[in-house]
Amino acid sequence: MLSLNFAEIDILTSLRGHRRVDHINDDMPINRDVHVTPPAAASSESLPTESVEVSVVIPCLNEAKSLEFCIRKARSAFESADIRGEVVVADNGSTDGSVEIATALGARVIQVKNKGYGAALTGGIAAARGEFIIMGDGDDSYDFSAVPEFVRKWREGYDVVMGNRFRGEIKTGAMPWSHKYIGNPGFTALINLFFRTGFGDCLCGMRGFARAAYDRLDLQCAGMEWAPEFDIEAALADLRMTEIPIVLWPDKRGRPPHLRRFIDGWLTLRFILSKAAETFSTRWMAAQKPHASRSFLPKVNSERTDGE
Ligand SMILES: Nc1nc2c(ncn2[C@@H]2O[C@H](COP(=O)(O)OP(=O)(O)OP(=O)(O)O)[C@@H](O)[C@H]2O)c(=O)[nH]1
Ligand SMILES: [Mg+2]
Repeated sequence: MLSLNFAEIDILTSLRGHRRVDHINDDMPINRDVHVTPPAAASSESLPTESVEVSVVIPCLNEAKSLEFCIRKARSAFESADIRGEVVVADNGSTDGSVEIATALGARVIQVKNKGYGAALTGGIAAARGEFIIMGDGDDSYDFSAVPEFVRKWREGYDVVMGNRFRGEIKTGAMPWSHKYIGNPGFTALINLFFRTGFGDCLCGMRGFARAAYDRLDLQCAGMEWAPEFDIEAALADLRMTEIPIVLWPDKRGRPPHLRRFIDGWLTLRFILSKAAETFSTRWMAAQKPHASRSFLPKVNSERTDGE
């Protein structure tokens, strides 16, 4: 189980102005209200905590080639749509300068010690201050210019706004054929078979959700299974959910993704099946209870036979 305990704050000097890194580790209690010094550069990150409306959370492990594009797109989306927003980079131990880039651009950098995609997201979301959170990869495959569309749906009253790459567009070279025709549609069908999420792209890495709704889900997965866990728990919690078409672009990393096709595929399959087994066996047991108690209780003989 992922234990997410927060927070120790370091204010370090960086190449330009202040470099602020929030550390999340195992041994400290969660404190989301901790106040940190804003970066020297005037930015939306200098908003007081109570006035942050939207947080963009970017899980990051060595994304120096692409992170700048992601942060800039998110920030200009905030400006163009007049959204009071912040960018939170949940760093998972990058050693390629991602942290310096994020800090120089005025993002809040959260150092998440627990490894894995889900762990990075959980840490970043815990530290995010917005009422609405939009997450997306740091490889520039998701376009944060779409932030206002997610926010619009949230303002219409939805708890979860899922991106759908299949209803939008998958640019040439953005997704391997095995993911496009087998992995993503297959996992989406499997999740919907058991849990009827209503999503057409269950493993999409760009999604928005209300903080209050997210807090009800109590997600535990530290790896790539975080995404299906989110879908399943959101469906079980009966959240108000919708999806919007989005575009997937080829990433800008120039190296293989962190995703391990077969291992992560297997872990995802195992997670969905075990979650289905757990959910349906619990329901079955609950449905059997009244009968069970009737059939297994010792028969009570109203006529006393012991002669007393
Ligand atoms: N897989 C993985 N991703 C991490 C981790 N820590 C942070 N990340 C970030 O999580 C995001 C998702 O990782 P990707 O490698 O893009 O995985 P993916 O999007 O499923 O795979 P592609 O579609 O092939 O890019 C990226 O921004 C990573 O930098 C980690 O430990 N594992
Ligand atoms: Mg990616």
